[in-house]
Amino acid sequence: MRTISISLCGVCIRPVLTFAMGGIIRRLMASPTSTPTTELEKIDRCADLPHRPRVLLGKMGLDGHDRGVKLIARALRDSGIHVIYSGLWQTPRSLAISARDEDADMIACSMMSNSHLVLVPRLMGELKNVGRPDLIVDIGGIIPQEDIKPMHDCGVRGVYHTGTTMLNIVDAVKSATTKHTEITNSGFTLAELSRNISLVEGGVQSTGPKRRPKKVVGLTGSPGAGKSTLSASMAAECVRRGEKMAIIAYDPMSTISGGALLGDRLRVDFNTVDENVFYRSLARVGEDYTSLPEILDLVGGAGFDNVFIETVGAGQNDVGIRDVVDTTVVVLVPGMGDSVQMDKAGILEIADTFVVNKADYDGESALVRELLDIASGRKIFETVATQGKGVVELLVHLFD
Ligand code: B12
Repeated sequence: MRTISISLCGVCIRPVLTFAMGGIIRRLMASPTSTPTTELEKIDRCADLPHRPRVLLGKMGLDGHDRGVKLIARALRDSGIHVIYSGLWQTPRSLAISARDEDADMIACSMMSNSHLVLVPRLMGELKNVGRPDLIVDIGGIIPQEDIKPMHDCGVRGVYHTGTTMLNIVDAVKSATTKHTEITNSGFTLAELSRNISLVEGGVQSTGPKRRPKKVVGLTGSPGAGKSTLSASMAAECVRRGEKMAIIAYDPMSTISGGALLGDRLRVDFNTVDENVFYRSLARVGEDYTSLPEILDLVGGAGFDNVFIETVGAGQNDVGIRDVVDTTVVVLVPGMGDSVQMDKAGILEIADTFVVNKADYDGESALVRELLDIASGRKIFETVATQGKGVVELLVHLFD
């Protein structure tokens, strides 16, 4: 390595520069597979707040730059924040619906494609249209200096540039997190429902209208079995039939930081289903459904008859969902076990219906054969949720 020798006030600082440059060069040459994408230490930075912050990370329009937003998502999660990511290509309306239904404390909008002057004012308008004009919006990305004022003028709270540190962004989310108060007589049922769910999650009894929905279906199975894609596909089918659907989706919460990445709602295309699907993501360590019966009553009280509950992604013994739902669907995929697994007590016992998803994968017919041996008359459906195959039959079986 080249070293530089400079004398400063008679003192040779060559060793210092050699050390410093070594560090810079090591950083520049760091292998993408050996360096972490976020160097923020995993700790709970939110323990002093009235509730766990919930932030919706938004990407509107045709902007495909998602690298920044993914880094931000991990840094926020590792600081104890619950991060909801609704995916690329959102419209101002779909983002507003997501923020309201998730009862986000703040929308963090990443704008890299020079469309902020058009899309951000529309987002502010849509927040009014869906009943949450008070929701805090911060934006970041490529925002020219002269556009900062128009952004503030249309209601944006903070505008962040490309050099913003992750800790600055954590602080922005923390400062948006204030105590939940009830939303009443707003004229917006779903804004009220969403807040009532937050209150119940926080251990406060809600005064919202309550009625048990007609049918509550629990979807469980191993992580990666396709539960989210399956429920999204069935919800879309429901809307095509002119009906509504509610989905409550549980995702894992870190035992170290308390943070969570709630990414399942991106399977639902809210640009198409609009307000006909109510989707709420919740984070959990393990299986804790204490608040779920009251949440279900609130969902029913808001006019939803059909509800899916998606579990975190169960192991053999995660069977608690059965006690809270009307019917339990266990989703399996080919290649995840053998006949001995099938005979083990636990999750297969609680199934009222089996779904073999990813039915286009190798080993599908072997799995169905093994399931038939233990099913004792319980129905087995074969689906390819990503293509909508088998979804209508399953939906009819579950809800008609
Ligand atoms: C990497 C990159 C790409 C990658 C994207 C990969 C990916 N999956 O994201 C690829 C090569 C695919 C790409 C493509 C294009 N790119 Co490009 N790209 C970049 C580049 C070099 C870096 C972006 C990046 O990842 N930065 C690192 C992340 C961590 O930072 P960040 O996203 O800025 O986020 C930080 C802050 O902005 C802030 N922040 C961001 N959002 C938010 C939100 C909130 C609420 C807060 C608090 C903070 C915050 O915090 C983050 C951390 O500090 C920039 C130039 C630059 N230096 O910014 C151009 C740039 C964004 N690209 C640009 C363009 C034009 C394009 C293309 C249109 C090029 C083309 N003709 O095809 C396409 C469009 C692709 C698409 N579908 O949208 C332009 C945009 C110009 C503009 N807006 O006026 C830029 C600025 C380059 C330039 N100088 O011209 N690009």
